Amino acid sequence: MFVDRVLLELRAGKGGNGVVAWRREKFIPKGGPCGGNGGKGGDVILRADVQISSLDWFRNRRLLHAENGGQGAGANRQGRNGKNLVLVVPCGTLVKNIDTGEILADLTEDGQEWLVCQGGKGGRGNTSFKSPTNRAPNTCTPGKEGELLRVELELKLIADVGLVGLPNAGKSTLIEAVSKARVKIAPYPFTTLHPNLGQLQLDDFRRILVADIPGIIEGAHLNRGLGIEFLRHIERTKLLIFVLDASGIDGRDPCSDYKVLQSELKAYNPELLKRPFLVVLNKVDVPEAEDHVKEFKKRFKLKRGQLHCISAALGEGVPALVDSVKEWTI
Ligand SMILES: Nc1nc2c(ncn2[C@@H]2O[C@H](COP(=O)(O)OP(=O)(O)OP(=O)(O)O)[C@@H](O)[C@H]2O)c(=O)[nH]1
Ligand SMILES: [Mg+2]
Repeated sequence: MFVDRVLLELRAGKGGNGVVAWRREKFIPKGGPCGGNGGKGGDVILRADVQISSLDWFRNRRLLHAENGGQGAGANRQGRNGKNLVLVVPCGTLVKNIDTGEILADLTEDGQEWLVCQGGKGGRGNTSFKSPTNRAPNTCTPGKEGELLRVELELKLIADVGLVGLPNAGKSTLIEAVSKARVKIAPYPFTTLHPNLGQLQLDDFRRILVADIPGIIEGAHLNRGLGIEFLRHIERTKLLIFVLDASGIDGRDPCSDYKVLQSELKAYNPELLKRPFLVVLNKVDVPEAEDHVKEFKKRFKLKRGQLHCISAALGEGVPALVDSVKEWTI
């Protein structure tokens, strides 16, 4: 199960109470106040980590809270501070306040932290009320409540390139051909059920992250197939690659597939269509592909270098595609 949206109630720790206590020792009459302050409640902190790839951990968790501060004690002992609760989330997690709809944070960098709920301050013990005019204060205060916040965490993968296509077009095969990602590939639709990330390593130690998302079909915006919710994972990419099956094996043709993808993307977010894109006609190793390729070239006039005819399975045309990807993402 791949979880990319969760609703949580986060609560910071309550501050510990201050106490009233008196110093009582042999030979020290009227020892004075010695009640310590309460400790601070723990904070709730979100931290982005590249090692984490989904919000799965939060799936069956609704309420999470940090530790409360300890109560103060006699002999001026301060209560223990509550431990912070550090929640680790994948890079690309958006934090939204459910009640106001406000976006609080966007954790994109590895190690980036965000303090969501501040722990309550500890109460004051009676020692802290001591003054020249009141040398024996008999008061203390309770600790403050920790902050409580209802948040939505939404993961939008951070990739440079997003692959979009109908089921079986060969998206997963392509991500395997260009990166070291090992993903599930099979000759039936909807093999990929959740987004995969692949890394394209360049000679100069840079890398390009490629996202493979589940196939999209006509009517996906009406929730057909797996829907278009997954498109959120390509929303932040610099470049889109439309992967089309040129072989017509599944009784489709790349021209109409291309139209379907464009209208589904538009239904999700019209901005996506303004993004730079490449078109890949895949499976050209199959003889039937030739006619489809010709037809496609006639109908859609794309810029030079924007259309690639490849065979992801055989690796044919893949290096040229990688070169184009480099050009477009740098
Ligand atoms: N002949 C041929 N078959 C290919 C090529 N690329 C992929 N295939 C086959 O097409 C089928 C689907 O490939 P996948 O990579 O799983 O397709 P997908 O687009 O990821 O599909 P979903 O995950 O279901 O959306 C598999 O049986 C692949 O072996 C190719 O270049 N030539
Ligand atoms: Mg797939």
